[in-house]
Amino acid sequence: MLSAHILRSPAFFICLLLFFIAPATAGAQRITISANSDWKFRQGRIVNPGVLPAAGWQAVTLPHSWNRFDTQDDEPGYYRGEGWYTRRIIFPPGWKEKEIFLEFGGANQVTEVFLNGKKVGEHTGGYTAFNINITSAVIFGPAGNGLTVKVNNSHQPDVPPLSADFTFFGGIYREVHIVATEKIHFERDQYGSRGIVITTPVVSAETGEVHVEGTLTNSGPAERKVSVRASVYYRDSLVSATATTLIAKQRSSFTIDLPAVKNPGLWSPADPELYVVRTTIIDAVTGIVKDELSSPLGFRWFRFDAEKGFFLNGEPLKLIGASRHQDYQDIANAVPAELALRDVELLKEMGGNFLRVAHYPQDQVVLDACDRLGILASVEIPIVNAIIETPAFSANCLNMQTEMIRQNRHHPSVVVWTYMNEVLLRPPFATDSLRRETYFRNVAALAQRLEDLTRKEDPTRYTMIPNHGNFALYHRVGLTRIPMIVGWNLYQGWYSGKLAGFADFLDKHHRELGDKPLLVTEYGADVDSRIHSDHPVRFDKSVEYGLTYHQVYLKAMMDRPFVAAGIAWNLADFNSEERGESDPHINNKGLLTIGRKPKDTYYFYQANLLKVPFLKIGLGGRSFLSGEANGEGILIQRVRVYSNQPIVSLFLNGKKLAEQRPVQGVATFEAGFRAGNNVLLARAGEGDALTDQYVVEAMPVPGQLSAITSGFPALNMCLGDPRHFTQENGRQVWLPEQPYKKGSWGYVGGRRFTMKDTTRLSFGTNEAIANTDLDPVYQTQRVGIEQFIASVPAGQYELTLHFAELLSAGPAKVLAYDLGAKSAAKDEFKGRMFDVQVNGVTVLEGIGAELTAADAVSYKIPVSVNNKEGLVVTFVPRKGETILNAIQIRKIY
Ligand code: GCB
Repeated sequence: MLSAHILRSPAFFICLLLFFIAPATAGAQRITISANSDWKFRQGRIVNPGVLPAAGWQAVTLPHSWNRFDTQDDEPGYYRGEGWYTRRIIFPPGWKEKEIFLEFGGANQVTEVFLNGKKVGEHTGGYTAFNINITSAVIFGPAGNGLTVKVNNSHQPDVPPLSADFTFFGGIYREVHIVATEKIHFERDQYGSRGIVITTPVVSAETGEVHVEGTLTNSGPAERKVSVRASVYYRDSLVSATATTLIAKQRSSFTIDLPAVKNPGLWSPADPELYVVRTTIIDAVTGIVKDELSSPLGFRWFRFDAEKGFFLNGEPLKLIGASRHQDYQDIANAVPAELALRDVELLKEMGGNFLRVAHYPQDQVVLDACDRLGILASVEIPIVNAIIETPAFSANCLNMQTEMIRQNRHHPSVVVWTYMNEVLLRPPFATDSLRRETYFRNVAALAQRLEDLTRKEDPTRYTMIPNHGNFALYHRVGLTRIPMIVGWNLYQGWYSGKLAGFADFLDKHHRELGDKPLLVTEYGADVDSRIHSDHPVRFDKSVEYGLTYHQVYLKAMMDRPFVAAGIAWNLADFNSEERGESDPHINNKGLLTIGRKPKDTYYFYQANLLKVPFLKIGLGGRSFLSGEANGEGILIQRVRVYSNQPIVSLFLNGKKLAEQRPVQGVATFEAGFRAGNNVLLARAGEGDALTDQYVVEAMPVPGQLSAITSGFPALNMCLGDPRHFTQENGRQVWLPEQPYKKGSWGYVGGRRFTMKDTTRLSFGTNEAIANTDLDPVYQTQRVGIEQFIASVPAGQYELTLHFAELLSAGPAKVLAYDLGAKSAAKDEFKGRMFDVQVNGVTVLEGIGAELTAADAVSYKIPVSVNNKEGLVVTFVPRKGETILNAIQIRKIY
């Protein structure tokens, strides 16, 4: 029996693989095997990669990011510096005649690779793949080799992105493969390219011409005659093939024109017919296969039209989809392949047909899935927000653009190459207009170089620059002229202005740039699934405002044929370490949560885009509801049903509530929930065959607390807040503030806390609150509150008072991406001090000093109630004004 150690050893695995592959291919062809296991990782500097420290290593498997745990803490910031990886790697003696490469899917962002202490290669840029030829440094046999990789994600002034609204996680965060080829093989050392390019110069429903060109490398001692054969397969049948013969020199190019494929199955979102092109190098003398590559092929043609939008295979096709960032809950960017491709499936299941691979090239599995599922795509390099005017920065940009095109051009799903996202967001040299004009000229010059390069590298696709909504500036600088299509990232009704401004902007583009095809490359609103509002307003992060926003935007885009695409920002919530807000370090504009749970906005798109019958009850994912009951103890709540069916009916606990015609895929019902579990059932479709059920627990709060005889509900209220906040794990709903009414509960006196700058947020603060995960509970406040009264019946209670100081000395932070933010100067803060009395007894004396800015502080106070007033909390100011952020009242017995 083989010992467990041998079974796990890479050498055994590689030899085993050779053993299986060898007879089938006469010992030739390339071997690819992953090298993801058995790594050790160490964070920090190492001076000599030839002499690694003995201690401080931890076992890891790729994909890996050292920032994984940074995503799980409350601390701002994350480790940006060096990380080292090492492992032993054994190559069998049978590989002595081969060329051996390490293929890195991606490592962020500057990587150096050492084999047996000797540097064998390096790569700059965190988002493109790279191959390193290690042949000359390999030691064959069981002693093995020490492979060491240094990765550095610290800020590099000449490497884009310089800044952005996402976290620059460090590590070897994509897979690594060992590739062993024959001495004669398709070229592998040019920008990580595959060595071949496949195009369809003529394609229609009747005929598809296939052209293959490429370069092969011969690193053997002698030139050899080879033939390169290209074969097109459709579902395992050969449909076209031909070969060319050439002498394989150190580097030789070839071109092949295949006999046309008659009546090809066309590739489209509805029917993503895929062909496979197998390109093979065969030794002309021995007939041995030297190398072979399989590539996907889609017969399709497309065009963007400034007047009529996008056309695929001659038919108009409105492109609607989303962008994707490459991270996931709690694992930073070290996302396993199955989760990455699941994202594309989720986009398809939403009814989307377009993926903006933003803001950087991603793992190959993503575009493989787009090819397979029929999702069109754009891919871009990460020049975000700004450039640096140095030759080194430009060189890195041009290099990345070349890598991106060469590594991804084999995907039929890709139709657009993109560069420079919102590059004029906050231009430098604000006080030196002459210098600023020079900067603008340099931006345009770099854009032109990237444009020229892209058109030369790949004349079969379109080019695009996505701009933010400053139409005049981008136009003046030339960024609307240089690319073939213009992308606009638009947030009217979010960062600025009103929702109606979106349609106005689209019409302005159409009027003033009538010859430029237009894609809405971004639009979105933060949705924190824990937050709900009956009176949604901009920037409140509520599920309801998010829904309204997407309703308005989708309609405006659908109504305008000249809008080729609407690409929601973002498919899923993603990490952005710099952000505070309701869910710190996360950008909440996803249609899915960061753990990929659908939000109501996702259902909204399903209802609008899916062709198959669709029906879904959306309560924002809540499993319980609370709020003030009516006279019969019933809790009235709005329920939305998302459907593409003409009529939808809703039943509650077996009783039909109503029938409705969904408007833009949404039907809104009022439902009265009784205390305890309630069953909602929606029905639609022919013979009501389509159903969706949703079970939700309701905890109505009686208007008159004194009337409660049993089952006292949890009473939680956020002061200064008009929204509901649901804490799923603790099964608590925090209700919006209300003034005290006799017999009920609420505040007396005071006013809502508002920032001086209310251009975005009409109440509360956007700053993250330390020492809590319930940031929204502390982000609003009643200032100058006199009392909080709850007319509870007699009994033993636990009262919890929650405070967080929302003022601090000094100005508030304005984030670069926050398009609407004015300089958000805070109120001048002079400190405060106050006492808190409960039923006449001073329980908190002179509090204030301990309330440091944006820090959650709670006090739990047991209280016996045996009077008619119930619970009366009185706030007595000593210096400045009193405050209260939230209150909880729990009955013990
Ligand atoms: C943008 C940026 C994107 C941000 C987004 C936002 O315009 O292109 O990177 O994440 O806005 O949510 O602010």
